[in-house]
This record gives sequence, structure tokens and C-alpha cells, in this order.
Amino acid sequence: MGRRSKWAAAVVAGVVVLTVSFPASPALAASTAEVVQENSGRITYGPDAWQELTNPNDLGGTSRFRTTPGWAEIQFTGSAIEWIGRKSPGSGIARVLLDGLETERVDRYAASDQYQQQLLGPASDPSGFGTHTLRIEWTSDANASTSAARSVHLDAFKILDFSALEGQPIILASPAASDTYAKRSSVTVSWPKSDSAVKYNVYRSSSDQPRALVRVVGGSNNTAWTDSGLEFGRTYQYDVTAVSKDGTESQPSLRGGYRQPYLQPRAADVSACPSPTVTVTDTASANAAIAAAQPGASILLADGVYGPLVVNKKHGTAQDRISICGSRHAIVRPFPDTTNMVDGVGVRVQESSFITVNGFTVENAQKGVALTSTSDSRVYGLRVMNTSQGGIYAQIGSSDNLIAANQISHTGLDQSIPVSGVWHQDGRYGEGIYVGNSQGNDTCEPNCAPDASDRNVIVWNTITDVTAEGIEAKEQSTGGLIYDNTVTFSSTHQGAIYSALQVKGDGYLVYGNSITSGLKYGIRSVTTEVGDRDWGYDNVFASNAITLTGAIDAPEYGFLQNYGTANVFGCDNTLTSSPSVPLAAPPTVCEP
Ligand SMILES: [Ca+2]
Repeated sequence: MGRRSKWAAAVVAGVVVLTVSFPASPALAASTAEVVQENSGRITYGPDAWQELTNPNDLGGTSRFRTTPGWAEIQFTGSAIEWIGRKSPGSGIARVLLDGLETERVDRYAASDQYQQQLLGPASDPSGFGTHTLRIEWTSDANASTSAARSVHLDAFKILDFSALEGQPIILASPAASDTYAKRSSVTVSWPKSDSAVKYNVYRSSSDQPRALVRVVGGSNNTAWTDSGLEFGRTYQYDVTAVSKDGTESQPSLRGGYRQPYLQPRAADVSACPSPTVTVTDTASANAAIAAAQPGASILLADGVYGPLVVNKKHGTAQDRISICGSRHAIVRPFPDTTNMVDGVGVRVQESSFITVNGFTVENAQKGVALTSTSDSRVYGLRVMNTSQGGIYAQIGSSDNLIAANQISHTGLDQSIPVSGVWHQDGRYGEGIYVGNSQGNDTCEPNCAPDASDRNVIVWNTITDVTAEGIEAKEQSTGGLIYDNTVTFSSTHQGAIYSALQVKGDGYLVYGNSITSGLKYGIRSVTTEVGDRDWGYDNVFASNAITLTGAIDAPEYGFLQNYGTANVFGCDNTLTSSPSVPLAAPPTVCEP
């Protein structure tokens, strides 16, 4: 059969993501087993013929038995064999030999007659597909309850072929690249169909869990299952067995290993602006072009100075986005200088989707870029600077946006301190990138809906000279990715600001960021109660490089989570400080 050779070369220890595919199975095909009735010439009886029985309860309506020394033997080619027979008050204990070696003794006693029972135990299964001989022998032994006449009974043998699965590789496929973000932390396990199966058992183990059954998948044709909720960075091992109609379980498939990766940004999300469909030169023509834009429009801001831009209720599509692009010399500048920047947003995108803003400069604004109730949009490659509050916002139900490769600096030039060029005065609202909303900002307490600004991806941004957290994800937001950003927070401004990066939402992955902080902490996770639930859970912080600068006033830490240990902090985070301080504040213990 060559049953192990076909794909063996594709399987290696450790991380395996196979890409081979199995032929599609025809729908609704029944599981099959080769049935060899007791009256088949393939069965040899000895030392003489067994007695024949006719009973509609038996498989095929006939069976055989004897009450004196004797045996029945069959040679078969397959993965496993089932001895089908009765259990009864008169049944004795039979001896079973596989390939000439005794594998078990089968006590067929039952208080009342039971028909078509599968009598063999797992020990009588061959260890692999091949040609084998099974022999069942009468013995004089019997259960103490058995009546005087000990019998051995044979109704049929069923020969099972699990070779399509036994010892064969399985496929462990992570979600398609384009779905990595949405369907994270899952793996689809699929395996070859076994004709002799009516169901499959899926087993899993991981570094701290022994092999255990995690799923029974019914149906011979159902050959895939998705295991979700995996932990980031953890390696899991899977194998699958087939189970016959009568309960015989095959030998396992080969084991496959899968390491649940940390999230990666979707590279396809980042692209240059398409060729312009319209070029604008001033604020009026820019906003007019935006208002008139249809999917696929690409608006180029010619170099020059513009007032605030507003994208209101505009919708591109996944294939045909609405793009607003410009060079660094195209400057959106709501205020002429930084002395009195009140209520001026550089680029406001509201109630819109599939919008891209790309490349230009936003400066002298209260807020640089504000996405509100906006989804699937991209803020890419902007220079954002000199804001009285924060740099870039995604709020009020703004989800699935990408904020990437922006350069953000000199935020928090609070208008209450109108001193040109001076920051770090009262910069509580000077975040570099801000996702969601603080409960304190809600105007509908106590019954407002959460600000579900979810699954926003914040990658490759460079953030310096900000007065509040470089990146902050607020309570009520979930599932974002904060990856490979550089946040340099040299200020020792304290006030209400303690860390260079802060997560108060749920389910964020904060991975691979470079954090330099003159504050007490590099990264902080905070639990907040909103209404009747807490936020600040199930976040993962891994592979971040943290540097604490300036005077160290104990206690300082690379990472601190308030109120418990609801989040994962990986031991692959690093901390540089002088003098040395702990990587993570107790009771947090890093996880390998
Ligand atoms: Ca029969």
C-alpha cells in the first residue's frame, strides 16, 4: 500500500503548515467495512464444523457456535478487524490470537441475549495495515455467572481499512493570509477520509496539556475541524483517529504541530496611492472633490497649504477605495500657528468606509486626523505634528482601520497655554494615536453603548515628543493590533501620564514595538470598570523592546498592569534601564 511514504517527506518536527490537499470526498458516501459472514469459505473452522444457527437478529440471519474445544480463523488484509457475535447467559470466555500471539480473552457473558456485538478489544487490532490472521478459540473458562454450557459464537467478521488515515499526515492550516487578522488564533485541522469511519476523534496536546480528545467529528465525509481560541505563541500538536460504526478506533494519523503565531499586519493593506483621478490645489476644491468622490476616486493634493478637510458619509469599496493623497509638501494646516488651536481637526473622516489618506502633512490642529464611525479605512504615511491634543484618533465605532507608517510628533500643545512652540505643559490629551473612548468622555452615562472601535491595526508608526501616551487603546475597544511601532517618550512629564503605551481595551496584541520612556513605565495595562463589566483583559504583550530613560525613581517597571494579571506578558519582552529595574511589576510573571 505504501501507506506512509506518500507525504512523509512533507512532514517535519515542530512547526508544520502543509499545503497538500486531499481529493474532495463525494457527499453522503456511507462508511464501509468488508463483512465476512460466518458461512464464508474464507473462515476456517476446527477441529470440525461449528453448529449453525438461524435467527433474524444475527447479521445476515445466520451464525455459528460450539460448546466444545475448537476454533475459527480468518486471514485478512486491513487495518483492524471486528468479531461480531452474541453475548448471552451461556457464553464462555474465548481466547483471541492475532498473528499467532494471544492478544486477549473475551468474556461474552451477558444476563440476556445481545446480538451483533463487537467483541474484540483494542489489543486485537493490528498495529498497521497489512495481512494478518485472527483466531478465536473456545476455552473451558467462563464468567462465574455463566450457565453450565460454555459457548463460543461467531456471527461475522468485519474488516476495516483505515489506511487512508492511519500514519498519514494531517493538514494544519492557518487562516488565509487575508483573514489572519479577523480569524486569528485558530487552526483548521483536516485529514484524509477513511471509508471505514463513521466518525473521527481529534486529539490535541500542548506544552502544558497532555494528549486528550478535543473533538469528535461525526460523519465519514467530515474531514476537517477548526480549533479556535488558541493562545498566541503556543505550539499545539494534533492527531486524528477514525472510529468504525461498531466502535473500533484506528491507529492515529501522524501528529502535526502548529504554533499559533502572533498577529502579523496584512502587508496587502499598505499600498501607494493609485494614479490621481483629480488634482486639487486649495481647500475648496479639495473638499468639493471629496464630496463628489465615487469609489475609485484618487484625489491628489497638489503641494501647498490647505484648511481642514472633511470626509462625510463617503464609501469606497474594498476594490475601489476613495483615496486622498499628497506629498509632505501638501500641508493641511487648520491654524496659522500653534497659539490658539481650538476645535480644529485637520482631516475628519466620519460615517465613512474604505477611505485612504496617504502621504501628506497635517499640522497646527487641535487633532490631526479623526476617524469617527468609520471602518476599513487607512491612515498611512502622514506627517502629523503640532497639535493641541492628539495626533490620530479612531473613535465612536471606528473599526477595522489601518493606521500605519505615520510620523507623529509635538502633540499636546494645549491651547490653554498659548505659548508657541512650548509643549509638555499640560498634555493630558496629547496622545499620539488614540483608539476608542474613555468612559469619562461618554456623554450618555450610565446607559450608553460601548464605543466599539474594534480591530484597528496600528503598525510601523514613529511617535516622538508627545505629551500623553504615544499609543493608547481605551476601554470599550477590542481586538486591535499594535505592532512594530516606535514610541520615544523622552519627557518626564507625569501628571496623569505614566506610560508610553497604554492598553485599557480587551484582546489587543501589542507586539514588537520599540518603546523608550522617561516615565515610570514603558507599557501599562489598566483595568477599568464601565457599567457592570471590567475592561482591560485578554491582551497579549510580547516581543516589545522597552528602554527606560532619565532618573529612575523606584518603583519603576518596564511593564505594569493594574489590578491583577488578566493579560499575557511574554518573557520575550526586553527592558533596558540604568539602574536596572524589574521587567514586569509584581504580581505579573512573564510567560515563555
Ligand atoms: Ca452472520
